[in-house]
Amino acid sequence: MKLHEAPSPNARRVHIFMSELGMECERVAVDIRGGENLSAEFLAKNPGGRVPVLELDDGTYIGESVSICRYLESIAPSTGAPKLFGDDGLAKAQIDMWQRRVEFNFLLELAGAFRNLTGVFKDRETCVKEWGAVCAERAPKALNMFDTQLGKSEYLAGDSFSIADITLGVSIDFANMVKVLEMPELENLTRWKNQMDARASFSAS
Ligand SMILES: N[C@@H](CCC(=O)N[C@@H](CS)C(=O)NCC(=O)O)C(=O)O
Repeated sequence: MKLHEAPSPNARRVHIFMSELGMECERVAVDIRGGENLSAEFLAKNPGGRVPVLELDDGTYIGESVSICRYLESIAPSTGAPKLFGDDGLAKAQIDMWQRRVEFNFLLELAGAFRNLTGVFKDRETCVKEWGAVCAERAPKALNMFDTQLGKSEYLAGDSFSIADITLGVSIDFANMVKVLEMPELENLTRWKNQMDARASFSAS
């Protein structure tokens, strides 16, 4: 197996997920700033034109970081810990719900702010500064919802660590790195983030 990737929050989600499962694989660097992900060769692997992409030994490609993680969990030997996508129907639904809330309300808004305000990919998309500013205003508001939830449970989707925690932790680190948002200080979120940072999978990636 090979992971085609670039330094990016979505590749980091997969790294942390793999580390939690005790898995490793070869990594192939893709130069996304230089547009390698837009080449015909790359688009044959992932018509979505984004990283990460997992290449299986039989030549199958899986794009989308969450789909990659689902596949990895399906082939990983059991660690005895609760599954990162949930064990039973209720856990699966709650993890999926929180994961989607993080993606739609925070990660995508953050990406909108980053891409439109910095123009990092202006060679391939129209960047609208005003839209970036709207995204930058909306993204931090979502953090209140996660803070309230983390006042009620140890992890975002309940009593067990899950993919939803990975997505939120990676998104917050990316926001702090690119500095396009005013990040609020929220007590429960800070307690939880310190816990995430103490996990070997987060600190190693
Ligand atoms: N929904 C996709 C998003 C992937 C994505 O946006 N990847 C970014 C890096 S984090 C990328 O490839 N950007 C290059 C570009 O936009 O040209 C996933 O979860 O894998």
